[in-house]
Amino acid sequence: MDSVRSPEWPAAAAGGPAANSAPTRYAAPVTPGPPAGRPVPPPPPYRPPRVAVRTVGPVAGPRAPVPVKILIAGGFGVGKTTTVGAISEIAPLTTEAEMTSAGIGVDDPGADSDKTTTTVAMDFGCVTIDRSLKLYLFGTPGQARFGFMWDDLARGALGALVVVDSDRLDDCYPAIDFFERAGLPFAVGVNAFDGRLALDLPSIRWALAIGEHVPLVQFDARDRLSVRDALLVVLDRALDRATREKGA
Ligand SMILES: Nc1nc2c(ncn2[C@@H]2O[C@H](COP(=O)(O)OP(=O)(O)O)[C@@H](O)[C@H]2O)c(=O)[nH]1
Ligand SMILES: [Mg+2]
Repeated sequence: MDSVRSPEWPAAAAGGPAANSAPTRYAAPVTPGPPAGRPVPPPPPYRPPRVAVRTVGPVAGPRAPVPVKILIAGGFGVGKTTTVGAISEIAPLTTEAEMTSAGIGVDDPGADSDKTTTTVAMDFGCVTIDRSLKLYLFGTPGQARFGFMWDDLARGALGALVVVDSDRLDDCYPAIDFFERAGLPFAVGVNAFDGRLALDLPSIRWALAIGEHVPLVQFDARDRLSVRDALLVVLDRALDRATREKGA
């Protein structure tokens, strides 16, 4: 035996070893180049394909309601927190603290009152009156010793509702004095506890010594619609005042 050869393997690649070399087998097909001697022009710059872009113009949607700040003020235990809670469309923010024996003789909520807490900072609620108007209600603490906060709470307010208990008229004097001095339009809402007033409205107006231009209404702090009507009176007063000032 001269040699051992596998029968499948060819003895040599067709075309010889050069035809089976790596450059021959894997190189890209040869394309003819530019004629020798001519400069090669640079490739054209890349341009992204044009895509039609749809532009969206301003859409005329519904306008957001105008925000208006209104204060709910008045003496201690007259129904300010109740007023805000009755009408607010959100769960009202309250800052109630338990009344303690330290307040006996200082904070008098009235003989028949079952009040056990008091507002120590403010009440907050809001109500949308219509598509163009949204009221933000800020209830003040009632006691005159919290008067230092009223300036801050009153900043930016359009008007105020001074809530009055007809049994304890003197409790609302500090609030009325404050708004008269601040020049903020206000209306007086007499909260008819259990649907009755201790005095009629003309007598209350006389006792509070408020001018004819200050609206005086009876309302029920627990009734949503009644509170709404009282707030509309405040808005009316504020609008009236603004119109007058513009005309002057
Ligand atoms: N019967 C009756 N009770 C009321 C009325 N408004 C408020 N109250 C009660 O009077 C107390 C004092 O009310 P509140 O809103 O806390 O007074 P505020 O100190 O002015 O905030 C609470 O116990 C209320 O439930 C009302 O119109 N009728
Ligand atoms: Mg309160």
